[in-house]
Amino acid sequence: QQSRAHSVAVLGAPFSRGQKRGGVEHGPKVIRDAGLIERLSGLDYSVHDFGDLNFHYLEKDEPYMDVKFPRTVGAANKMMCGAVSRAVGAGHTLVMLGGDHSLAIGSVAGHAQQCPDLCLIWVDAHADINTPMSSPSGNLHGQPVAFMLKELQEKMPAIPGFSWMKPFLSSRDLVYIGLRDVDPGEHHILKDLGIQYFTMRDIDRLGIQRVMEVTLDHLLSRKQRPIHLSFDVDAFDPSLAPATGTPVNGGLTYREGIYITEEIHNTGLLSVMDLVEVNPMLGASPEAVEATASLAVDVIASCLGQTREGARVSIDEIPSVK
Ligand code: Z70
Ligand code: MN
Ligand code: MN
Ligand code: MN
Repeated sequence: QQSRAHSVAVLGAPFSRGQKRGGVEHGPKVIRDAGLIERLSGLDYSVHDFGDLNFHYLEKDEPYMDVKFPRTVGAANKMMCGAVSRAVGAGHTLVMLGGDHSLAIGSVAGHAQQCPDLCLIWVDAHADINTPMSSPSGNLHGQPVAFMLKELQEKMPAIPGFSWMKPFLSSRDLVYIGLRDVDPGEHHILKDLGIQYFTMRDIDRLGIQRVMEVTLDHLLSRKQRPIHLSFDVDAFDPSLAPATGTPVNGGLTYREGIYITEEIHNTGLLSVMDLVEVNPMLGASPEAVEATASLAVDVIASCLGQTREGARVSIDEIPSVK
């Protein structure tokens, strides 16, 4: 179990060039405005808010094949990689606030620089494992996992902006939870590499308790190692998380989402987490945006030890009558 004195660093990543819809760059602001720092401080962490990274959107960044904004996304991820590596190296548990999911390339890469034996849990409606050749959209937020995997190296062209990185993750060190919108090329890759994944149908069949048991067994049974959690808010049902770019019906319930994060916290091995794809410009109302941001805060707090059982804060005895 992680100790209370542990320090948590929060890093904002206001970035949207991994996909076409504006607004996701305001994710970090609305998640902070929903009270993130206060909630984490209330869990007795020493919280270091590292502020937001300052990304540069290149003026001239022509598509490469079909891939949109390759140099801008590559440079942003190089910056992200350095920032995450430094924070983990300094001993912080890191929370990265997106921004779109292309940023996970740099986040997981930076984490892997410090912790080469990390494992990755990807909670998402989407598999985000298209290669530039299989991608139906050309959007890099649908491709981050393909950049990470050693097994896909031969299928990846040299994309401008990404020469700073090499694939670093084995497909057996990755588990997906929540899938329900997987492209044909992605499905082929999942099957071909034998990746462990749980679709929403699998959650319906097995229940979330069994899904987490198999997930953690798959990743940790041979040895204990650091966990990277990459949580796309669109894993939740759109009724709970409407303010996101690609809502897909039939997503996680609140209770399933929080059970996932409680189980990850209970391993004591969470090292870095991403919370991405909150887009305040896509909520139908201010309430819809607030609900999505507040859900993001609940997910992060739960990852860091907020429990439904209570019994968090140190109270030694029942207060006596004076
Ligand atoms: C599709 C693609 C995606 C998020 C959409 C969609 C990917 N598979 N990811 N929204 N968060 O374009 O590759
Ligand atoms: Mn998604
Ligand atoms: Mn995603
Ligand atoms: Mn704890």
